[in-house]
Amino acid sequence: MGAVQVIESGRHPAVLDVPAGVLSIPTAESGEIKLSLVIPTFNESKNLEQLVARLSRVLDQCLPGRYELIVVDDDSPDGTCAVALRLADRYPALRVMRRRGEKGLSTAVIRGWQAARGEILAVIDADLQHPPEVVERLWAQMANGADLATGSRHAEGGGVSEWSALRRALSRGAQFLGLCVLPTVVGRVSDPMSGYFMVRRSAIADTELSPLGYKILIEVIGRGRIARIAEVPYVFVERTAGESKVTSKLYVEYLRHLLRLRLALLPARFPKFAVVGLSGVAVDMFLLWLLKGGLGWPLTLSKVVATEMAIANNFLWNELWTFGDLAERQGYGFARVRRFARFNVFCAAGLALSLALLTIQVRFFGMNPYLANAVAIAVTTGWNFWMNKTFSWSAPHPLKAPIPAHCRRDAEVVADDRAEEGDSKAYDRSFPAAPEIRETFQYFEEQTYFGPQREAHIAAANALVPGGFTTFADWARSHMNPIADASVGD
Ligand SMILES: Nc1nc2c(ncn2[C@@H]2O[C@H](COP(=O)(O)OP(=O)(O)OP(=O)(O)O)[C@@H](O)[C@H]2O)c(=O)[nH]1
Ligand SMILES: [Mg+2]
Repeated sequence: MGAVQVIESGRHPAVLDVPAGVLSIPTAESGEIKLSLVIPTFNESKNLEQLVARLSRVLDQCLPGRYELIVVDDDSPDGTCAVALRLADRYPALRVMRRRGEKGLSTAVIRGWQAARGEILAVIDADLQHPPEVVERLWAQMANGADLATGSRHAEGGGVSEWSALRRALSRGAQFLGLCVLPTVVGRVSDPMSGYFMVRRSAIADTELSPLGYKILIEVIGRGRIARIAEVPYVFVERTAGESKVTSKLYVEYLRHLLRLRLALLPARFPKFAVVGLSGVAVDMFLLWLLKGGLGWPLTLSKVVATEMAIANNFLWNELWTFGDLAERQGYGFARVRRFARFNVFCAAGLALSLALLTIQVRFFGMNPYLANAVAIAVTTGWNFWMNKTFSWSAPHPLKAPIPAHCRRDAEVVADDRAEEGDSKAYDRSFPAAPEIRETFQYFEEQTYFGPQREAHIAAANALVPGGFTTFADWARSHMNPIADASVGD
């Protein structure tokens, strides 16, 4: 390897400035570079040369002159940065960022993406555990219209080479926990812990990211506008050089990250639902005091009546306030009785769940009963909210046959605009005809904005496109008034 090339100012031409400020990726004009692959490094001097050589071999074939590799090094004491700069003399696609103030894998990746020029942003580990050759298949998926293509160890054909039973269990346990806390994010991919993926810049641009620790993929899926995901199986190779940076601290950071994302992605209705829940606690307490203390009823009977009245109170406020617009669309009379019956069933199941959680935490894990109760209440509130939102106040439409990607994309543009408008009357102005399509969109908007259901309902809306129109967007435009149309664009 030759000497490091240095220009007049003493700075190597491949060196990138470290972006500062919020972790948000800018929208960039489309230029020559299609793919920007970030390689986060900490003490990877022994692996970098082989990695860059193998990546260049693949990418020079499929994207000659249209890709860049960005090493983001956290001032590694083993001289990784100097190695990267030497390599940059041989590989013109290589650029190098050396961070001194900030540390950590996730922020390294985002800082790299902030300095990137590509339309597609990607990440790969530097330690050769992610086979560089798989990059070609990931790229092919992106070129085929995916918003995100991720390497997966759990898809058919993927795997982990020599992991101990403990490491496998920890990895699967973390995945299971993620599924419980964030099912609509973690459940979208078979390997949410993957650190090898590509994402369309437009899907995450101008969105403030806030990751913690290692699991940047869940951050991207959670906060990004990701409709189509493709998975590419790969086998995770054992490290042959350098050391792992995985510590137990990272498991705690993962938990904190999950909770932070969970709170950030709560639907707008949730705070209302929680306030109504609190009003129910007040009703329950007051009636228990009145019936047991004031009227001298037996304790069990007092509690049963107090609880049922609290459920009725909550139903009423949710019906009028939290889900008032949905109740209006579904109609009253028998539909309302059915909603009340379902609400009762889910609340009763919630009570059982709460009791079971409290018992397990206190009996089996010896947790403080008050802390355990707080956890049980939080989980049960989440359960009550999602079950009732999904089954009591909404009317799912069946998903029709799969539809071509370009139709889905167009429909999504319309859907996003409708969602942004956030005014249900806009539907009536915009979609005077075909109530079944209108309803599909209304329903779709009420569902978790991100997640598989979102895709399913865009697909359902497309499947309903009337004859004579190729895509949902074409159809919608022809039915929109001029004001609504102006916001759709092409
Ligand atoms: N810039 C930067 N890169 C990091 C940091 N921590 C880890 N990395 C890099 O991120 C990648 C993944 O880190 P590893 O320690 O290999 O983690 P892992 O692959 O999940 O675990 P192992 O299987 O034990 O190697 C490697 O390329 C590391 O060099 C960091 O704090 N800053
Ligand atoms: Mg590794």
